[in-house]
Amino acid sequence: MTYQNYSLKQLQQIDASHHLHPFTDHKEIRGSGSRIITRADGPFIYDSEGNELLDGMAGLWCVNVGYGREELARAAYEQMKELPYYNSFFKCSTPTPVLLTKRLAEIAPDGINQVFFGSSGSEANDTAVRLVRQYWALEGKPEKNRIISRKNAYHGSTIAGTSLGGMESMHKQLHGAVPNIVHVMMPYAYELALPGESDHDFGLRAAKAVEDAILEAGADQVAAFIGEPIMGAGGVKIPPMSYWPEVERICRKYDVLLMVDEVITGYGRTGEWFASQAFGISPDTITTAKALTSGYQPLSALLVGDRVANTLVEKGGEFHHGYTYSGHPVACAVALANLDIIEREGLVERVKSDTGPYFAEALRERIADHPLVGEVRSFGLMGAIEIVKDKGTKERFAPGGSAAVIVRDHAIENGLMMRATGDTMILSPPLIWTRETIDMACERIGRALDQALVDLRRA
Ligand code: PXG
Repeated sequence: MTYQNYSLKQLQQIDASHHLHPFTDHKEIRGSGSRIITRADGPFIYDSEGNELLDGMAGLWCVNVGYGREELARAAYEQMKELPYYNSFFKCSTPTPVLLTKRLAEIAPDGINQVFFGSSGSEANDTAVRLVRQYWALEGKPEKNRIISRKNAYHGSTIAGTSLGGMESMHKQLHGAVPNIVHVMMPYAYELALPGESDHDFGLRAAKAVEDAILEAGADQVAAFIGEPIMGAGGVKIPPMSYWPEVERICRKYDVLLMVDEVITGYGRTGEWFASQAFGISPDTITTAKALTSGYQPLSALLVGDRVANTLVEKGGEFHHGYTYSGHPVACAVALANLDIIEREGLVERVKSDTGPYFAEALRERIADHPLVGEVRSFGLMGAIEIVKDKGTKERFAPGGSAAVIVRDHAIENGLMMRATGDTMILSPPLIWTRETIDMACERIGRALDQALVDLRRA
């Protein structure tokens, strides 16, 4: 490949001169240079200096079947040869998105049978917002258009995605949010539970915040509630099991639609095809992307429940919305092949009955007692480690998450790619990880924590 004619230094210089990266301090990266990943295989990624890293983040929460899958490359190649692109507008279709909608309807929770395609999670959430507001307008209630979300939520980076999300740093740079979106507390017991409050009771209290927001606005003003079943970018925040069924009950009571964002949790990560199934809820819309193709192609699918879809179909006329790449034939071919792999290798079941429980136990038994660790938690194959100065009081090191960055840098030195968000360390590995891979990761995390402890005590 042509990049091999360039040295690492040259690639870094060109990167610094021309490439505006997502979520990056550009001045900083121009000083230090970016880490350039050049190839990957199975659970490993390799950088331009030849370092091998176990990829604890599955790319960016997406490469669920791991790297180097010829079958996916072949699916893309064959589809490109046959038909690289045709649109899904103007009464046209191509075969692969058609087959993918059927496949998705089969694995989706009951009552969800329609699919709208885009290329990213952000796009799918834009579609979802337009769709639920249009739904209420078609039902004769155009004023029922408010959407309730949560603080610290992540729903993408477009203007609608940022507005739905609850990240303060992103809102500060928004300069005009989409109107009528409000944010309530997140269900994060480690920081927000009251002294002595049980997990169960905390979950109900966090759900009550949704009810309070509905009552404050008036139910006739509220279109929908949206949430990630487990908050991902916000720090793998796993709600108590009492939370989601109670949120669903409240939504039904006030006739508010339930939208879940499964861009991270979809396609097996939690040990079910969808986390909605793990939490026992039946949403009206489910946003999915990422692992739908294991990141081998950009593709999102908004799964739309019968109630919303039927109104759109029966009363809607033309829905003036869509993207050039809605139903892209190559991306959909790769998605079909990817779902084949997940199914054939039994990856969803393996997470549920083998690697998920083993991962939880490994974190609990080998990581939780470390002096830097305030809490470990996991669900399926997504996990978090809270870095604290004092385990008892939960006191953090300096604000801004600098301690977790030190742990992360040591993890990378020890051959494990993981993410730090605030003072939370995150793992979201490919679903092909085995018990042995989990052992390897825990050993590397242990070493990174020990080295970080030395640094932090010295500081
Ligand atoms: N919803 C959720 C729940 C997500 O996690 C999106 C929507 C947006 O998807 P696109 O494809 O538009 O990026 C996401 C994306 C991080 C990080 O720092 C997480 C995401 C994206 C970038 C960084 O963990 N998730």
